[in-house]
Amino acid sequence: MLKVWGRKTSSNVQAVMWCIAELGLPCERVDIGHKYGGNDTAEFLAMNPNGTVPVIRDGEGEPLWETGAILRYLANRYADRTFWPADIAQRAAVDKWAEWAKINVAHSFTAPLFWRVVRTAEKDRDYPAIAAALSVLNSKLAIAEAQLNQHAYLAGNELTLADIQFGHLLFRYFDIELARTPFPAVEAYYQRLQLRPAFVEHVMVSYEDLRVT
Ligand SMILES: N[C@@H](CCC(=O)N[C@@H](CS)C(=O)NCC(=O)O)C(=O)O
Repeated sequence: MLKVWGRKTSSNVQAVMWCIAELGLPCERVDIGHKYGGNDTAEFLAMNPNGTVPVIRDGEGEPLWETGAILRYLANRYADRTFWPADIAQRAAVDKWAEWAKINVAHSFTAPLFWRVVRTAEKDRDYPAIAAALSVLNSKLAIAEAQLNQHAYLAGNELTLADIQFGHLLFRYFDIELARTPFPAVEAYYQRLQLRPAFVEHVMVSYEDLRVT
């Protein structure tokens, strides 16, 4: 049985939980981090010296942290061959987009935009910095738009691990107060993801607990 440590308001926990649910795996999740604390105890730091969530353990296996590594572990161990191809070159083609989403889109969205808008009181918001960060994010979303104009999912016509790394960011992206540029293919993709019960349950989670007013 999989055990996941991490609050459901963490975007990285959301990616892991969405992946677990798409793979149909049973799991137990424990609320850790932010208002729950528990990530600075000796016991938790022995599992993850970074003190961050998510952390997972598969049965009696070694604790794993870093969302990208966790997702690849789950895919290697449990996924079917459309979600995570067996062929090394085809797998790398999916992984390329997963890594791209983590390094480019998540890093251009979470701290530069989500934190500046939701985790910063309105009176303290740095609107020029938000506008500059949005322009960086838009350059990444334009790349996703071109991909999604070619096929239904980020790395092809089926849901893959790349969609977990990219798609889990979109609920917050489309929900927060932001002067969004229209990206019709990304929007249509986000609508498609919302047809997936696992996405709705694990990604479309209120972030009001995180809001600073
Ligand atoms: N690079 C790590 C980052 C993990 C991370 O920063 N997690 C955040 C939540 S998304 C965290 O633990 N924040 C502290 C807390 O929740 O108390 C990963 O991808 O898993």
